[in-house]
Amino acid sequence: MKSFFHVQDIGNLSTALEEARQVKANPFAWKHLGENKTIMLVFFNSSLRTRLSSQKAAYNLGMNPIVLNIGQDSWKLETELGVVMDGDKSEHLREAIPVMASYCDIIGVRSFAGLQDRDFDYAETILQQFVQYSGKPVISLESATVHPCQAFADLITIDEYKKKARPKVVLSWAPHPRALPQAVPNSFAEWMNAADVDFVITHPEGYELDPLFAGNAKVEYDQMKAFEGADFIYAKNWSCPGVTNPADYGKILSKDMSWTVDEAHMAVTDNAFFMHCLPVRRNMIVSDAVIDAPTSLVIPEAANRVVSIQVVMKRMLEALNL
Ligand code: AN0
Ligand code: CP
Repeated sequence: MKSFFHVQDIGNLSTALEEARQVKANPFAWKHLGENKTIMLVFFNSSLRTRLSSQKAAYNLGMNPIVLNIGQDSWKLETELGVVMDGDKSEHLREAIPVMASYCDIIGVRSFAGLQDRDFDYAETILQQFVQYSGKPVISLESATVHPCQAFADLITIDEYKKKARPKVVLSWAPHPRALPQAVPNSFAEWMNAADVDFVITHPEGYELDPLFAGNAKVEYDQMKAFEGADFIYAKNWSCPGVTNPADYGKILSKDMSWTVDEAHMAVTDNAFFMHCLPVRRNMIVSDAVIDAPTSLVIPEAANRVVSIQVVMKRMLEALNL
């Protein structure tokens, strides 16, 4: 495996899920793979799960993780090419990336969408510089448009808890006070479209996801109708993807609290499990009663973040050791 951005990068999903089961059952069985190997984990943004699960997975594989918080531990980095660097940025990615690459074998990068310039974000301008200038396998730890380690963990969780061969999975927009990226819903849609599930997306008008990720997934604008008979409810806020109106890219179009997932919503489902990638704002995205219910999977879902990234690191180490 070269880099990890999209569902296609993991290949056959049944094979990947079987590998995930093996890694989960026996996390230390591949400890020899990471011997004398180093992964650089570069964070331009905050994280709890991604940072900790990546380090834990690296240790499970016998690999050394180095974590760098850009702007706190390092110099502030310029990310745009061709600019006069007379501001507060002391170093350019163009030098920083090959320097970091010279100290490691694999690079993981978290760099959220700026939500200002759709073309800059959707070209994955920052992560692509890491691919181009590092010459190392790159893992997106949530970049401008994707969060593949999350979506893979979500798929593992659905596979573990499903009671039907082809469960109904609903991705639901929910309100949030701040403008959030589309990376989590983009990747979730991309992975669910590739998985053997009945997938439905529900959101207010204007929040249509980029067709690159939404594909041919069914969109149901009536949230209650979308929830009917569902087996899994996956809640997430996202800002306007700017598909129908590019001028609205990154904006908050709605704070409609009737979209908060509460018991009345869950009542029309087929006793659905509740999922969210976390961090979650209680009583904005989901009511206390729903997230505290036994049907809430948010903790096992977060625990599976170690499994998903360990499969990815294992595949990369196997390729490096060839
Ligand atoms: C981020 C997002 O929505 O992309 C990270 C989620 C894993 N969430 C927040 O910034 C609250
Ligand atoms: N779900 C997730 O990626 O969480 P963090 O932002 O805490 O890493």
